[in-house]
Amino acid sequence: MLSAEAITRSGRRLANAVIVLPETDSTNDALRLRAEAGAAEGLVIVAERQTQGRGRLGRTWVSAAGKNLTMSVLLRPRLPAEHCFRVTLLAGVAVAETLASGYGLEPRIKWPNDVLIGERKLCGILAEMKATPLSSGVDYIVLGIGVNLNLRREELPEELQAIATSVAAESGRTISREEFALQLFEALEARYGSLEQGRWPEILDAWRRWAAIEGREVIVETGSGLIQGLVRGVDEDGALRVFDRETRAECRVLAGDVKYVRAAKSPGAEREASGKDVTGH
Ligand code: BT5
Repeated sequence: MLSAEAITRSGRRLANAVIVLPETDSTNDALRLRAEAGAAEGLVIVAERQTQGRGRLGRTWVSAAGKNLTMSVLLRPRLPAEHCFRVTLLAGVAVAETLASGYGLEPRIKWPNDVLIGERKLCGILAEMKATPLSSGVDYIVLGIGVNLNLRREELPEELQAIATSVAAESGRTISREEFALQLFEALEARYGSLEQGRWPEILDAWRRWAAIEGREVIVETGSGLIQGLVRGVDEDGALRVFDRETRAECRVLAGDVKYVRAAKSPGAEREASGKDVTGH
């Protein structure tokens, strides 16, 4: 079992207290109960096994027991509720930075919150917030992160085997879950600090480099139908700006699923073409 002691960072803002549960329904739900009971910012709940791991829009997050990192982090940011989406994007940046700097991988972020290697998903993020109408700010955010670390593809249901991957599969070595968690906490804490200090543009820039979605042809499934078109960018709030080919107007999408119409160029090719370093280094 993952050692709570080994990943507790006394005196730091995030992971200053860690609970490792052998099994729970969803770490987001387990942490929400503690948040409601007044738990302090930084508490982390990790589960070895989730019986009802959740994705967005009622979807499921699958994980093999004891192999990966499935966890939730309690945040109590001093932010207006409308800025909460920024935390989802920030978490994607922190995961991508950890994968690149600690594991030599070339991840990409798929809007809004998947982290991929090539076209395969390795991490999903589910941030859930509570804000009461009386307070203008946020009560808390439960930031749920699932990362495939030592998972073998054959341990996943068949329909996910072709679209998922893990850090071990990509890097060819067994991953210490403790080390990965510690590196991720460090990256998250740095970016979270920047957000509160008003340095959102810096985070958004990093997100744009990792996502490299500008100029790509996509189909976006939204609550109100499908949009096919060209991504013009991501605005200040993290919403996707898509030029709809049918209506010839720009749409702003805050929730939805993106499918790329064509495969990405290799990150190296894009780096050369744009003159930018997509790894952010
Ligand atoms: C997500 O949703 O990707 C958010 C996943 C968040 C999981 C964490 S684990 C800790 C915390 N506690 C929870 O209960 N949840 C959070 P979404 O963008 O809706 O993607 C869900 C889709 O990802 C599924 O429908 C599958 O297609 C795919 N998927 C599920 N498990 C996967 C896995 N292990 N690896 C890759 N893809 C997966």
